[in-house]
Amino acid sequence: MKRTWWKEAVVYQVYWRSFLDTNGDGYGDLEGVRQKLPYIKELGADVVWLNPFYVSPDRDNGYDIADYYQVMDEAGTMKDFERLLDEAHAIGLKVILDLVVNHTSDEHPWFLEAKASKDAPKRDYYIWHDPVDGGVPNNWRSYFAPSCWELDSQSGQYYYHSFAVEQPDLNWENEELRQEIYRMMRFWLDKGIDGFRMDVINLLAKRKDLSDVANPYDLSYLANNPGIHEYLQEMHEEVLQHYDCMTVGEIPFVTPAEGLLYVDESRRELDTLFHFQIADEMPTWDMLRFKAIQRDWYEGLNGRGWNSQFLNNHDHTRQVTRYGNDGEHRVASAKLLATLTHTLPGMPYIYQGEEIGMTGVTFDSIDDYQDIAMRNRYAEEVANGRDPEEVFASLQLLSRDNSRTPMQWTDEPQAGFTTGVPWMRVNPNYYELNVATDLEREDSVFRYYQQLIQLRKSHETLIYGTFEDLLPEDEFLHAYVRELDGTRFTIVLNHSDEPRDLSIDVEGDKIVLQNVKNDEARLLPHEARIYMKKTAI
Ligand code: TEU
Ligand code: CA
Repeated sequence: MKRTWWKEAVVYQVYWRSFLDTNGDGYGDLEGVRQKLPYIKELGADVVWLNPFYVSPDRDNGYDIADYYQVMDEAGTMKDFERLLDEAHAIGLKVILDLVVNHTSDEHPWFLEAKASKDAPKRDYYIWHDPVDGGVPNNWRSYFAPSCWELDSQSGQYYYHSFAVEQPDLNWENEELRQEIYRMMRFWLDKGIDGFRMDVINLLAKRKDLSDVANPYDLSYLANNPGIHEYLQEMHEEVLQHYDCMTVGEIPFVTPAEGLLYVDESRRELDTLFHFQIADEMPTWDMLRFKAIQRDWYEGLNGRGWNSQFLNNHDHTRQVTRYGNDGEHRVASAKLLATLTHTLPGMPYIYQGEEIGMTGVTFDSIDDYQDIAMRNRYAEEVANGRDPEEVFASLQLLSRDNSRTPMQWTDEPQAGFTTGVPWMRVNPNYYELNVATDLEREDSVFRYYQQLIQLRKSHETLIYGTFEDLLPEDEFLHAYVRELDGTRFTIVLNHSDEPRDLSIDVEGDKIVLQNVKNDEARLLPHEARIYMKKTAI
């Protein structure tokens, strides 16, 4: 496939509010991100993805935007952002921003105007429906509420929201609205940003048939509706094609065949995507399923579109806790999982703290959690008469707050994140698990990420090479090959707590990276090895 800078890039995701607080108000800020740019560079990343920092009442941590053109106070000022961007560019880092255009905050002036009266000029920027039989138009749920319809008592109509009540969906059928969004995208691109991560971008087009669905909990009806590709092609034509930028779409509910429609290079929509067949659909590690997903996506996109690899982000429990071993084998396991995301086909994404193997949390009470998805679901289930403790326990593992605890920099109070009171509690394991400790040790998770990234950078084979799964049926051992122009990498991973025999032939191959010290052929628990061989001269 055509070589481009972003296909070769490693992205580092910064959830800024939990990254570094420089003024003691308990929130991370853009100035904190700026101060840590050299750290991100040292790790070896090429692109920084910043979660939303626009003005927002913060009901969903910035994903409810009230002003697309201003920086929220907690994050800092536009000057802070410009300085961050300049300094990032000066040291060779690119910066991409979160584009949240499926919905706004209910405090956005557009919505306030739309709500004011039925014939307000901006009424049509949102989606309204009359009551049906005196109630909601249908049985559809939303991500964060029991119904995707909320009654506006003033007009007597319902408005549509795929997420919280405070996040009304925009009506992409409205041409003027689309132009407003394109104008806003140009504003940031003209400032010099290098692209967008596009929040739930395949939800923009809404389902036209409003009949009840059989299972309202399967939210797939909210996504991939007719019209979506026309919107994305228009966005590409009007905005994206005029800039040297990258786009990664957040695209839940797609198979490889559907995913290809978004990233097929000849269709001129998006560059790459996050599909959720792992993050949303594989709650705990499932080797055979994981392997099948990787094979399917490789075959589905091969030669036509580019994939992305991630095992966690700000919405999903830390990967070493969810998919690996965060106890006895934490260090090896964190390195093994990194090996996966950096050697499977597609762009690797690192979520802040992953590079030191940060773990999930278990707080004692629902009051310690702030995740609106978790809190709303808890309230709903308890109101339905379920046992509060049982509900709490069932929501804990997947709570989005697992990955939102502050970054653990040092063993000082509050993990060196803030001198004040952090907006979210620090994970108590920061005393041992922190950046400072990892930087001191040669065999730390951080040092391994550095080596892995350097290895990928020095070998196009790991980026553009073919992919072949050598052990599709093995439940514990993972082995696959990447090959290109006479160089072959064989990646072998023992994804289990037991030692395992190496069941493939690597005679004559040389180990170029290994996550534990081991000279035996037999693999140790959570051992990862990367073998290399020149197959042609
Ligand atoms: O998330 C979309 C989303 O809800 C799923 O893709 C995600 O896997 C789910 O939360 C898992 O439970 C995006 C943002 O990443 C998220 O933080 C926002 O809350 C949401 O959109 C609404 O903007
Ligand atoms: Ca701050």
